[in-house]
Amino acid sequence: MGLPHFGTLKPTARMYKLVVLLAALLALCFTMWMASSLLGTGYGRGIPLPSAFGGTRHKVPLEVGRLPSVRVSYDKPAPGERVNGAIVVLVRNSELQGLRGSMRMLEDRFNRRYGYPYVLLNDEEFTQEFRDGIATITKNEVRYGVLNSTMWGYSPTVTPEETRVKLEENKDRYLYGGSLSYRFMCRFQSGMFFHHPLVRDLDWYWRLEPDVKYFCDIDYDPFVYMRDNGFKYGFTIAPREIRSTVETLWYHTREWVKKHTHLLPEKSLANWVMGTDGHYNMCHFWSNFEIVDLSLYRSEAYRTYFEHLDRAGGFFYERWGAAPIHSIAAALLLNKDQVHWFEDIGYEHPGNMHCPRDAVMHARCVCDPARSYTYRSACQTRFAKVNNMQKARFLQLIHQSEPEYASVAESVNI
Ligand SMILES: Nc1nc2c(ncn2[C@@H]2O[C@H](COP(=O)(O)OP(=O)(O)OP(=O)(O)O)[C@@H](O)[C@H]2O)c(=O)[nH]1
Ligand SMILES: [Mg+2]
Repeated sequence: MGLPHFGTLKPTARMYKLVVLLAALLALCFTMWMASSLLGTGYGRGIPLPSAFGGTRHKVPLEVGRLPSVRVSYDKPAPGERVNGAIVVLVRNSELQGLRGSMRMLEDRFNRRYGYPYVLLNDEEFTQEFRDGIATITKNEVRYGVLNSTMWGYSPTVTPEETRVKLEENKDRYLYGGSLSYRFMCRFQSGMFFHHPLVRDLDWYWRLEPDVKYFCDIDYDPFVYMRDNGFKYGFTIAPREIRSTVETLWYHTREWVKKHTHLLPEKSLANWVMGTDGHYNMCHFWSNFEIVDLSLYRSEAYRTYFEHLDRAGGFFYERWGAAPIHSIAAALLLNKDQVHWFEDIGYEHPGNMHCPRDAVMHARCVCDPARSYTYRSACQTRFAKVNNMQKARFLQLIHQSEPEYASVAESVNI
């Protein structure tokens, strides 16, 4: 093989060195490019980007097993469409600092890039101090609303006198046993909030409370993710309810079921809340966090279920919470493919926390998975294991089970 031809120039040893050096540099650049695409992100292997990064959509939002090597920019709005949704909070003026804390974390982890509006609701007028305190936390729109006495009031069959008697009876039996405002809150969250003028035109809502924590970056839009994958109810933590607060809830649920069988789907997640004995097992989604397609709560089934419960009086004479009611409804009206556990969203409400233990999910978080309640929770395990139940089987169990007024919970374990 002849020497390279350099025209009129005579090749020298120096020129050879230069050519070899250039070739080596080119080879190095090529190797580095290959390595970054193959090892760094995994995307070089043909694995599509998570939707948050503009790629195709997936059942698993975080591309489990692969983190992008380049961090997202927190200065720019995230690309992509938004749903007609909002972050909705019921809150008191006195909880300003607690809500500022929750919003600070949710903004930093998610909403400063996604720009969803906040809807803040109160049974009293929000003070100027409250509004000023919130204005320093977010640039996103904040809508303020006050509840009227229909939304923040007694159930139609309940009297203030009888309520006083019951609150006195229950005040030492469980937390908030003697609190009237807690009863108004539970009733509002169960069956009223989605009718509020600031909420009624929304398709989706994400519930937020004061004093909660968000531990992980959320680099995609959970609303869009749910919509695109057919989910209607999303949760993070699933504990058990205190039985004495819902003594007759299942009895009344069963009564509603018997009268409204035509509104039940052919298969559902009823198995998750009901044992083979036909009783409620106290499992519920902790609704202080929930992301929901509001068509669920606006359905005829949910509306009649709430009205039935409202007439039964248990919001005031017992302490029925929105969490078991939303959860029983979701379980009876949805199937397993419509309910999503956001394992990647590290979250804490005083009392319980969830911290993802999957290494890739955890890389986006600041929390200790060893403290996570969720991997010990019997209801969470049950959620992972149960399958859909056919309507005929569900109705059989509902009819067969003892018509006890106070339901007997069986073990959660399966
Ligand atoms: N405006 C208003 N908001 C309330 C009232 N009571 C509760 N809330 C709000 O309703 C939501 C649920 O109330 P919480 O007191 O957090 O109830 P909980 O989560 O069951 O219990 P803890 O968080 O342990 O107190 C929170 O966002 C509260 O800020 C009230 O009387 N007025
Ligand atoms: Mg709370």
